[in-house]
Amino acid sequence: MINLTALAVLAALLSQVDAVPVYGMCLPDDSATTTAAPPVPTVTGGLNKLIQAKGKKYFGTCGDAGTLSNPKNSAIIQAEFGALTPENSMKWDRTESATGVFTFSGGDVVVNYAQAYGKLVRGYTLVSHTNLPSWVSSIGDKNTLTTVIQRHVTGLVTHWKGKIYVWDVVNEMFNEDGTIRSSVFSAILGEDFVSIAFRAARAADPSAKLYINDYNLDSNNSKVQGLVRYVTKWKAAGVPIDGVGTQTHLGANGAGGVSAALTALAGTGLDVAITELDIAGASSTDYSTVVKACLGQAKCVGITVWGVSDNDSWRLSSVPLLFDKNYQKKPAYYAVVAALS
Ligand code: 9MR
Repeated sequence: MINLTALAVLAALLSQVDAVPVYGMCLPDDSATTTAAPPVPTVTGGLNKLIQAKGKKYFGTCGDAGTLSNPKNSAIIQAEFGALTPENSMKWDRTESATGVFTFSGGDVVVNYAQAYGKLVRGYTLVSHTNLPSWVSSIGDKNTLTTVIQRHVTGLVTHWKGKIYVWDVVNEMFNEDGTIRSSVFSAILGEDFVSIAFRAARAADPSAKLYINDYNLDSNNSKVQGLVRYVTKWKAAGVPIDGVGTQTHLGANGAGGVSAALTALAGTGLDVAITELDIAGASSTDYSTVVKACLGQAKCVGITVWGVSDNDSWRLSSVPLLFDKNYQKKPAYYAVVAALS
């Protein structure tokens, strides 16, 4: 008869230790005479474990089939990060390039990888003015566009139902002055496209958290104020928004306003996440400032860096990430560790 309680306790204990050396369980006979200490289990988990020890949910990064299949990159993701955002593979032009024809293979790679290695997934992104096929941008009537948004959102969210922690439902919908950006969505549906997208996402996977995401929300500026005003209004109207993502693509010395921005965004009462962090030059001070800003804001649930190595960054010439082009830890990595310790 198997003692289930003992098994559960053993499983719980093992779950505290990420890497129990296998050789420790199968010692050669003559080892019994040595007095050497048993091998110390290496507790790994890297940045993710450190940020979780501070009460946050994850420290994540982005990836897709190409970067995830790079062994050096993958080893770092397994050791350091707890969440993955598909960098491009779930965007509209990749998932529904022709009307009603869905392609999930690129996103499946990310979701399957995350499941294999125990990472959360930030689904990204359902409705955005970029990476939009022309068959969507040329739609001219409300009914068609409503149905198209609903079908796209429902298609993706249903396909990955139960496997996505957060969906960035609407991405980059604001102008710098806090007004709503001109796009096919706003031109045809006004601000109603937001509610249409969020309600469809909620209906398709009620357990996924739903975020609105934008860039240049790095100081308490007009864009932040506009977003906060709109989101507060939509929330009061019952639109199912759970959180605000701030991309946080920063220039050198650009981290000073992040704390104030997080505070302003948290003023919505929603969760807040740093979703695409990279910083030109990757100075230790800048990274430390951003990490401390999240730690100092109770509503900040986690940080995602937009890539692992400078080699794979969309702005590689700015060397903005925590690992250099040879996948080695940079001073900024150690600054993040220090800020989290
Ligand atoms: O990192 C992404 C890059 O590989 C793509 O070529 C680019 C265009 O699709 O998008 C990049 O990611 C962007 C994200 O989707 C939105 N915020 C800014 C990111 C960097 O451009």
